[in-house]
Amino acid sequence: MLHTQHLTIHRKDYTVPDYLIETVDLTFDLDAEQTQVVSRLAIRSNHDRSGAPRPLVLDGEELTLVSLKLDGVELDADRYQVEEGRLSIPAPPESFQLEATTRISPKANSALSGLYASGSMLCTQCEAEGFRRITYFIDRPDVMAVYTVTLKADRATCPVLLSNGNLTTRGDLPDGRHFATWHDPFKKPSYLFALVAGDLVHISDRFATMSGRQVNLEIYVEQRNREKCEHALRSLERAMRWDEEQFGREYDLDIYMIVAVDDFNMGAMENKGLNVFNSRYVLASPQSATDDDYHAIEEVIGHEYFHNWTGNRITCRDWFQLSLKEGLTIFRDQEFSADMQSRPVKRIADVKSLRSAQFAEDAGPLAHPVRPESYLEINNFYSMTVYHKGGEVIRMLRTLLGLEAFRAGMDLYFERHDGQAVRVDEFVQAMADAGKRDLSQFMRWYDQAGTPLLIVSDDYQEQTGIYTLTVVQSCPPTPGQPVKEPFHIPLAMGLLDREGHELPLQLEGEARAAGTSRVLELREGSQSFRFVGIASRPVPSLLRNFSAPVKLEYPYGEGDLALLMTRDSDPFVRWEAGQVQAVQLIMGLVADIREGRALSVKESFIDSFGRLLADEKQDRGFLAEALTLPLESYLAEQMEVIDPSAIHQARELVRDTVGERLREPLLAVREACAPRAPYRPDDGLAGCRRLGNLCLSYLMATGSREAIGLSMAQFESADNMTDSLGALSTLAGCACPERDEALGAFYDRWREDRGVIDKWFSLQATSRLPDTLERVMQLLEHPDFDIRNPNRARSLIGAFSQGNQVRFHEEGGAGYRFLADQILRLNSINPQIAARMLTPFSRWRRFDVGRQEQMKKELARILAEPGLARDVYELAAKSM
Ligand code: 7ML
Ligand code: ZN
Repeated sequence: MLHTQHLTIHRKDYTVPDYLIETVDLTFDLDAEQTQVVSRLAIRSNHDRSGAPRPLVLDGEELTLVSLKLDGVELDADRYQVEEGRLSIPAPPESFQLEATTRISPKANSALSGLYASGSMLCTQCEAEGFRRITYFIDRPDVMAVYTVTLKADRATCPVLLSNGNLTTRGDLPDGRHFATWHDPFKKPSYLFALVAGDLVHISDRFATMSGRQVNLEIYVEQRNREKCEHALRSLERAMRWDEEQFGREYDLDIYMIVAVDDFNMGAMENKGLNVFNSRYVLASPQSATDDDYHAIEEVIGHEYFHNWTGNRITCRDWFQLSLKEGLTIFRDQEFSADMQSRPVKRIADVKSLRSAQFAEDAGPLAHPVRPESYLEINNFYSMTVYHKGGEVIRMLRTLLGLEAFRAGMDLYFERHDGQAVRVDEFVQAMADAGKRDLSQFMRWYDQAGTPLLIVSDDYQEQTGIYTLTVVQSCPPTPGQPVKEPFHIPLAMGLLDREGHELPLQLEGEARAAGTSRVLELREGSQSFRFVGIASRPVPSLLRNFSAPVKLEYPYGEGDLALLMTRDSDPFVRWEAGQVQAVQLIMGLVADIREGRALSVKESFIDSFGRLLADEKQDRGFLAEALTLPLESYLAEQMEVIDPSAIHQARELVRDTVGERLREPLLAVREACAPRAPYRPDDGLAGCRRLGNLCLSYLMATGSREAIGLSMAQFESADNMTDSLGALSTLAGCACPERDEALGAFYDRWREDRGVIDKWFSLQATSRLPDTLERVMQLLEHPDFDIRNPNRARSLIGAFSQGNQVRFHEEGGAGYRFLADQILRLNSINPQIAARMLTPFSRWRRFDVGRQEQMKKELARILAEPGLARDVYELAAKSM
């Protein structure tokens, strides 16, 4: 049972707000130590006034109230109440102006929610409930208002003053201060409010929208980062064009600003006209950013831009609907990235992250539906499930409806709900109406947690030429949901004959075949599909393009997998067939290790690996994905009781064997991938670099002097961060003298660059060498370690506990004690970050009894902490 001091919020308890706020007029007297906020709100009642007036309840946290006026008259102390968390006025008029003056302290705000200081600048983060830490307000997304904001600050230290919308006036004030007034003509919820003040420079460009309007694009950074914004600006332009071309959506203000901030809890924030970004998703230079960094920047820039329509123009009625904007916007940014880069490689990367993180969430005590039923702290629901499973749900709708009807559904959604705060239901209804389909069963994807399992079997009758596929679906129980109803699942598939030809797919009763790839719709617990005209027993190609976020079992033989891997038309299925082979091999070795049997890697695996490696026709990026072994975390998911050290040992044995046995082809492919010209991030060779670095990592798995020499040579000669880090990460995992030499040189070269030093911390935290925890503890004392900076905390503590399964779960529980200590430190500094660090502890049930006890002990120690933040309390209590 959850503690009563924390109040659970239930979706079913939603009621419309008692009062609405039409206009908001804010004046900030900015100062890092103490900022004064004057708020003038035009408020009117939103309920029937024939009975008694209802109290006006405003949210407010960590505020010092200086004065409160109603229609210009100071309110006597007996006309209102201030408690922790709110201010109430028992009987206000039907329509009135409320003026509240409050004081806040940005510098003391280490939670980085509300108004806070980052370096020398002041900035805000309001989603989900940070606005109440700035001023008293009805802080919920269905209260939408027009904002006018005046910022006053010292001209010398804060020459730049930004807020949402358009700049209306600016000028000087006495005492070296100045002001700027911004007006945002679009009604918005409070979570989209933002301000930034500081000594910033910007780069800019003009963008002509599809209707010919000119928009000013501006990216603001600290002076020293001026040269690192180009890629972000070009990414923004690409995103704007893409949304026009793919969805017919045009930008709506005359100015679009992005500010990069070093201290930021999340990736970025879509505040109307004024995005605030974690600087890691803005700043890039060819020397200091990897290919992955470049891609991530493009994706996050796209994500925040796409929110302008999916989130801002149409927002969420309440926070249970979070996936309405986040699932949809994730889907949009994934499609944008797929169009900008390699579609198959992008899809594979997305599936990998879904499977290793979201499937694990769905299988544990923190499992929740895409649309949760209840929460204590909404910040804890910015989860893989709400975001990424939510994105898969949108993708399934597109698969079920087809491209055209899906686009029509999007248009209908925008047409019906522009300017509103709505529910997931409204979105799905627009899709149902546009596609003329009944999606009531489909809604279960929003309401039922857990990853469905599809068990597929088949039967072939030679005499009749009928091939029958039978699919049985089930879904395991999750907290509060012991029994599940069947889902409506699109299962994309094809059939291959023994030569690998794709067969025409004609179901019994159909007049003709409908292509060689089709979508079967599952709606029942068990369903059979009878294909006619099949001349010989086929191999089924299932879940093409990962058409649904499910687990699928089919008894593939080795020959079947080899056929799919080399011949299937669907790149995801080709990749998956290789992964299934690797999983089978590694899990076989895990069993051998646990039972003390002799270990050897099957010849057939090395052969097929070698054949793939030699396939020059394959796209380099795709090939790199196909030759990458499943993550240790994904392998862990395949085990009843996770044995982290056996998984690591088995996977390393395969890597070592590949490196040993395929030394020559690995060297040759790496050589063929070697740079021929100076690095450019957009040279189209990211896949090549990835493959080259993968080859190096296999060679380094053997620990040979030859490989170490190659790594050092690459480290010393690389002209780009991808190759530098590719080499350094292999050295960080190598028990050789070159390890410290290279790490030291890297630090000296990059000590002034925060983003790169984050990588330097992570690399050491994810080293699989046995002394890693010891090193991580030493790094806590490093002068550059700062637990108050979220990126830095994640780069060391997060990287070790979430990216180094074998060392974190090392016998003895030292990793667990370390993590709990850091969570307790973070609890009083930044509860959101503290809560996110709890994830590994939520998985305790999956381990052996010894580890279970140790993890539970740490959870109990966390729960016993006096003054535990609600964020941390909720996850720790639910994990127990
Ligand atoms: C996801 C975000 C948040 C939290 C950004 C904060 C956001 C809420 C915000 C994908 C790409 C970039 C960022 C995020 C992310 C967790 C993840 N509204 O825009 O969703
Ligand atoms: Zn988002």
